Amino acid sequence: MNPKNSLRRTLVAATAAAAFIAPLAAQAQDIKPRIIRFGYGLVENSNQGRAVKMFAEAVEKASGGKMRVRAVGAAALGSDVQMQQALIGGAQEMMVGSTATLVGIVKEMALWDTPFLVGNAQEADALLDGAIGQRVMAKMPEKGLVGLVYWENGFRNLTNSKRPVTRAEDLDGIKLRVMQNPVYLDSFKLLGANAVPMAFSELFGALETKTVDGQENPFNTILSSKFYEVQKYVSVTNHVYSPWIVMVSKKYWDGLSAAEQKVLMDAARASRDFERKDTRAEAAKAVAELKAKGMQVNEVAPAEVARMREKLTRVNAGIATQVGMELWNDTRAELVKLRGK
Ligand code: TK8
Repeated sequence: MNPKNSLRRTLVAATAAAAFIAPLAAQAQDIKPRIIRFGYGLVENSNQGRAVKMFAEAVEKASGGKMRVRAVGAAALGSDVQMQQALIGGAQEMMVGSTATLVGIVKEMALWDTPFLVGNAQEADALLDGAIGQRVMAKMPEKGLVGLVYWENGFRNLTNSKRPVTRAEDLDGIKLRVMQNPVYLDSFKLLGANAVPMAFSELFGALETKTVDGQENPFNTILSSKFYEVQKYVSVTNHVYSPWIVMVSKKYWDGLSAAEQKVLMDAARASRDFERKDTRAEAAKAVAELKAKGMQVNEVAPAEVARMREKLTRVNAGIATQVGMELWNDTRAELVKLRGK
């Protein structure tokens, strides 16, 4: 036989086989559920854990079981920063974490680090869900991440094991853990604390061993992470509104069909509404619970909050430069509009 002919015959056979196998492979993939590893930093019994669970159930239901969310809490898949890298590399599909820990990758996220930016939850929702929040999120895909929705972490308050903080001067000499974020670091240095950046996953241990004296987080987290076991004092400062952001690996997202992407987006929106309601209900009861757990809670007088706020305006210029003057000014204008309503 002519060797050329035989080669051709082999090729024809191979092509026919491939054409036959390809649809079968596609079918097999349809049947096998897509497993989505969804990591988060807090414990299962927290506002974050409850909302991830709700999201998982919504995805499973809407996809008829074809998409399954494997929720992994307590930073078992890594700290915020480690998980962000896993998403970018495609080793993990989804996560929720603080926008503040994302600033090293998406610099515009620093907008949400602005001290005292919003005055209440309604302003936060309007800003985050509106055009400004979307503009910030639109910066993520070029970095390998897709942002779906913002959840509420909440207004942050100070805790420590040394003394009641009723004014900035009381922070003098207090070793305070802050998130791995330059604005937070600068802010608490400006207020006079000895600020130390650290991953949340290491925080409880550091408080317990007195490697640090204090930290700042919303009431919900102070409760769910049992910081009351290792911290005596809470000062109600509400110094910044801190969002969480639910995100997907872009590598993973791009491999999904439009219908699958819609399942995730719809479930994310539902989880956002659920999470904010749940978080606010919990926060409203938190002070009483923290007191019952033995913490000493002190309000900070409005005049002292105003002094802190005044000192912290020094970080604003840096944030404006980092996020871009246009976004900064548009955010200010949007807030003026919201407040006029
Ligand atoms: C959880 C963190 C946490 C944040 C912090 O992974 O680090 O203090 O408030 O919610 O994202």
